[in-house]
Amino acid sequence: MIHEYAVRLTNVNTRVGRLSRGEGAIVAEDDIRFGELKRTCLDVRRDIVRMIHAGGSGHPGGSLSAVELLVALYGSVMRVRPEDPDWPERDRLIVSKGHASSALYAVLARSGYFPEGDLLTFNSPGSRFQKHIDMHRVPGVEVSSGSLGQGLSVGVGMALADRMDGRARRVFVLMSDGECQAGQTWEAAMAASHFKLGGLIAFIDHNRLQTDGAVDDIMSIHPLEDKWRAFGWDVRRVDGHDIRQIIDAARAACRTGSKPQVVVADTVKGKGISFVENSVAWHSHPFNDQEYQAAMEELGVSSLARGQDSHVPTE
Ligand SMILES: Cc1ncc(C[n+]2csc(CCOP(=O)(O)OP(=O)(O)O)c2C)c(N)n1
Ligand SMILES: [Mg+2]
Repeated sequence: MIHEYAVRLTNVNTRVGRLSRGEGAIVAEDDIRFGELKRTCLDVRRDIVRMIHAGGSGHPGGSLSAVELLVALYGSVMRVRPEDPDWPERDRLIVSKGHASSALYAVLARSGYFPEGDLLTFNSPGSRFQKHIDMHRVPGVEVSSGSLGQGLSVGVGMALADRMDGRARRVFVLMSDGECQAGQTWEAAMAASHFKLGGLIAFIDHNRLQTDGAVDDIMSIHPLEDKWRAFGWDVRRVDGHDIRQIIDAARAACRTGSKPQVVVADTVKGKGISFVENSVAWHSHPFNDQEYQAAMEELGVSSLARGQDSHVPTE
């Protein structure tokens, strides 16, 4: 199932590999097609720019920083069935940083949950694809989010419920570094280790920026790894734009027993577009027509393709 799913995500026909779920192995080595996942990341970045341009509003910075994390999780780690979003045995991902909605919608669309063409309704009145994510309207979304600092608590509740129900599925949480300033995050972290929630795996999009400036300047969260360890978590650190590192860390996190797992992913806010990268101003910012053109060119979409592209949202 995972293999089928990864194939759909990357829009290619590939050979059928062997799926191994023993001892936390998620998918056979030769099924992990890093090049294809990287191309999917590029497609997703284009989708994000299109959506925010079309919708006239959105959060480019924190959406672009999370692309590899989302593509790696949906493409090669999580057990899900896009054609059956409510499959009871599925793994769940809580996107706690709900303003990264455009990235999540694009990855869900490219995974087969809904047509990619629908994405261009982003932020329109009546569209299900609003700037913050709605679990009641978007297939594949597990938890509505946008109010920061709550996702890890929801993850703790889900993992406890799974234990009570005797289910072996995993709960993933995608958080921001800014959320590590929230007291609720640390209450949840303490509860997770107290209740030995080994199936709870958090990823922190460590892009070092928040709305008003650098996380370090607003309120430092360091030493971040030591803090999580002190709260009883296993900690891994990866380059959050390196698909292989992300998948390796996720696999290792899935193999452990009773300790909750966190992966600190070093990322660049706005990754992939030079004038958006590392820019506080582009945390929440629309693309005007000129910026849209410049961004798409940096993402390898030519003027001709771009003209067609406004009607055909896939490459
Ligand atoms: C509880 C709450 N307070 C304030 C906001 C407004 N807000 C939106 S994004 C953001 C912070 C963005 O920085 P970070 O959390 O690090 O996210 P990322 O850098 O990944 O975009 C804030 C404060 C919010 N969404 N929720
Ligand atoms: Mg941040």
